[in-house]
Amino acid sequence: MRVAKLLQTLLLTALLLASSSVLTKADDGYRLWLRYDALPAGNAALYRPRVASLDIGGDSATAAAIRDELKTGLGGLLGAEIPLSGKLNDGAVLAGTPQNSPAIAALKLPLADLGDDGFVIRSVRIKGKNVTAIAARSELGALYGAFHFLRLVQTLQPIANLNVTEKPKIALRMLNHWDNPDGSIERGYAGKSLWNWAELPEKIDPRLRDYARADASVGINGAVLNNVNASAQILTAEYLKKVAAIAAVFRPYGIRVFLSARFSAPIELGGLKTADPFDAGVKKWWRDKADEIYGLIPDFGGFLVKANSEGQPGPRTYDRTHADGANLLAAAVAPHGGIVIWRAFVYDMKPGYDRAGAAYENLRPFDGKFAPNALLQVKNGPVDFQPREPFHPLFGAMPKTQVMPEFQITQEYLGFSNHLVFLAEMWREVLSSDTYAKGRGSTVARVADGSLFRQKLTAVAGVANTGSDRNWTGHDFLQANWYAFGRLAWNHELSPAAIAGEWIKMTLTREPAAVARIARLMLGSREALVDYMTPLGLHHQMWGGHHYGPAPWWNSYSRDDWNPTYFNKAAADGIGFDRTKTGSDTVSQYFPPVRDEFSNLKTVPDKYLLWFHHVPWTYRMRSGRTLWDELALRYQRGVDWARNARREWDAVKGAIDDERFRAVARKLAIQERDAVWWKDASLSYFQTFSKLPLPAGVEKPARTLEEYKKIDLLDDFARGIGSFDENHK
Ligand code: GCV
Repeated sequence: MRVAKLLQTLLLTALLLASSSVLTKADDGYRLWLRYDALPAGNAALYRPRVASLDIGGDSATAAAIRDELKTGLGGLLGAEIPLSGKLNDGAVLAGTPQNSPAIAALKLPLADLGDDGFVIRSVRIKGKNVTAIAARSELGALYGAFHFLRLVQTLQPIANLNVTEKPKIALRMLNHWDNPDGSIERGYAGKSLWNWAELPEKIDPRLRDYARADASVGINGAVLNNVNASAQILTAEYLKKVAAIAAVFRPYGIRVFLSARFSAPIELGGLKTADPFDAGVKKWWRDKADEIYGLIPDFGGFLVKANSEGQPGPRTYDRTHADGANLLAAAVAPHGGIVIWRAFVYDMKPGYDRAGAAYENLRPFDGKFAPNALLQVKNGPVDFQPREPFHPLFGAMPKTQVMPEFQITQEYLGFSNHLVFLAEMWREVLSSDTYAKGRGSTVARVADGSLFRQKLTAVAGVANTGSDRNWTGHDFLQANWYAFGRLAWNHELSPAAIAGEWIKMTLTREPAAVARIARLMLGSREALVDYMTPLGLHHQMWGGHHYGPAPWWNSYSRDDWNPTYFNKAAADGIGFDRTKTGSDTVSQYFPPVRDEFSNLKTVPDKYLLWFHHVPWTYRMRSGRTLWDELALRYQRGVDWARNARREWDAVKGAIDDERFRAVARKLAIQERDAVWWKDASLSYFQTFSKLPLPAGVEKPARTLEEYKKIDLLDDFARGIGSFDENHK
C-alpha cells in the first residue's frame, strides 16, 4: 500500500515536472517564428482530419523545400507523422502547380492573375473527399502558399473552409545586408556576418538554408549580400564563386542574390585609369564583369550602388550625373535581365544648407533619365533612419522614375539590439503618408507598389538586422521586425496589430492574455522610443559615430550636418529646425497641401513640430502647455513606458520559456536605464537655454550635464550590448 502510494506520488511529481518543463524549456530563439512545436492536444485534434496526408507536386529543389517544410511543420504542430501519399484521400493537402500536379491541374483553379509569386488555398471536395489545395502558377508561389497554410495552423486559424487568394503588391522584396568581407556588419548589432567568406564555397553553413527559409516564409525574395560602402573585393573571381555558393542555397527558396558594386571597381580590379561612365573601357569592364557573374549565377539580381555619398566613389567625380552612373551599370546587366538599384542617399555639405533637402536637390533633376531596368532607392525619411521623420519628399516627386523605399530594420539610431521597438508602426506611418503628388490618395505605398505612376519595376528594401547571434537579431523581440518587414513588403495594407499578433503566436506564446499583453507592449513601443529619444520632431540627437545614447550638445564634427546641434538649433530663443520660408524652405519640396500643412504652425502635427519649425520655449502647444513643459513631459512619458514595460513583461512569466523570458527581461532593464539617461541628458542640456524649471511629474536628472557630456553611454553600458549568448546566460 505504502509502495503504491509512493509510486503514485512519484508519478504525479514526474507529470508535474514534465508539464512545467514544457513552459520553462530552454529556447535559444534560433527557430524564429518557424518553431513547429506541438499544439495543445485539443487544437491538434481539430486540425488532424484536414491534414491527413500530403501530396506535393514536382521534383525540383523548390518542390522538395515545400515537401520538407509541410511535413516537418505540420507533423510537429500536430504531433503526428503526416504521410506523403499520391492519393486523394480524405484530409489530403495538395500543393503544386498545374504543371507539376495533375490533381491541381484538374481543379482548374483561377490562377491566371496571380503573377509569379501569388497562390490560392482552397478547401475543395473531390469525389466526396475533403481536400485542401495550395496552388500557384509557379513552384515558388506554391512555397509561399505552403508557408501561409502553416501560419494559419500556427496561429490557430480555422482551415476547414479556406478560400485564400494572395499575391504580393510589390515585386521585389529585399534585404540589404551591410556586411563586410572581414565578417563585420556596418550598423549590425547581432554578431558577425552570416556569410562565412573564409569557408565558402567549400563549406556551406546549414544556417544559410534556415535564413532562406525564414525569408521565404514572409515572402522576401532578394538579398544584397554586402555593404553599400562596398569593397571591390566582392567582385573578384574568388569571391564571386563564394557568392554563387550562397545563391545556390537560396535559389530553391526564391531568393535572388544582389551585390553592392563599388563604382571605382574598374580602377581597383581592372587596372583602368578611370571609372568614368562614358569611357569605352569602363563600359566594357562592367559588361565583362556582368557576363562573368551571370556565367556563375544565371539568376543574379543585379547591383545596388551608393555613389558620391559619404566618401564613396561615383559618377560625379567625372562630372557625370547620377543617371549616367546608374545607366552604365544598367546597360551591363540588361542583356541578362538584371537591374540596378541606385541609392538616393546623397548629401553634400555646403555652407548654410539643409541636409534634409539634399537628396531631392541632387536626384530630382534626373527624373525620367534612368534606364528602364534601374530603380532609385529612397530612404523613408529625408535625413537618416531616425526614430521619426516625415516621409521623404522624393516620394511622388519623380513620376518618371522607378522609386522604391528603403527602411532600416537594424536599429542604428534606435537603441541597437537593446531596445524593444516594433518597427511596423513606423513603416505603416510612412507607407500611408499621402504625398498628394496626384491629389488625395497618392500615398507612399502607392508610389512603391507602382499603382500611382504605373512603373514596371516595383521594390522595397530593408537594411537587415540579422547576424550570427544564436537568435539572429540580438534581442528576441527584434525578430519581429524582420518578420514585419517581409509581411508589409508583401502586403502593405496589413495592420501592425495583425502582424504583431501573428508573430507573437508563432514565436512566443499562444496564451490569449499573454498575447494581448505582449501585443500592447509592441504596439506602444515605437511611440515610446520617440518620446524618450526625440520627441516633437527632434532628430539626430545621438552620440557621434556609433549613434547610441544622447548627445544633443555635440558640435565637434567639422561636417556640421553630422552634429546634433545643427539639427536641434537649441538656443535662448527656442528650439527646432526652421524649414519654412523663413528658414531653409525645404518644406516646399512637398506637394500642396502637405507643404502648407507642415509650414503652418497652426496645422503642423505636433509630432513634426521641431522638424519644421524653430519655436520659443514658452510657445503654447495644442495641449495648453508650454513647449518646454510638453517636451519634458514627453520624455517622461517615454521613461514611464519603459518602466511599465518591465512590469508587463514580468506579468507574462510562465507563458514563455524561461530562457527567452530572462533574456528579454535583461534587455528591458537596459532599455529603461537608457530611456532615463536620454531624458536626463537631453533635458539637462536644453534647460541651459530654456532656463525653465521641470514641470510637475518629471523626475529630476540624476547627474550633472557635465557628467552626461563626458560619459559615452555605449562605453558605460557596453556590457548590455554584448553578444546574444551572453544575454542568454
Ligand atoms: C552604410 C548612415 C549610416 C552609415 C550608412 C549610411 C548609408 O550614414 O551611419 O553607416 O552607411 O547611412 O545608408 O549609406
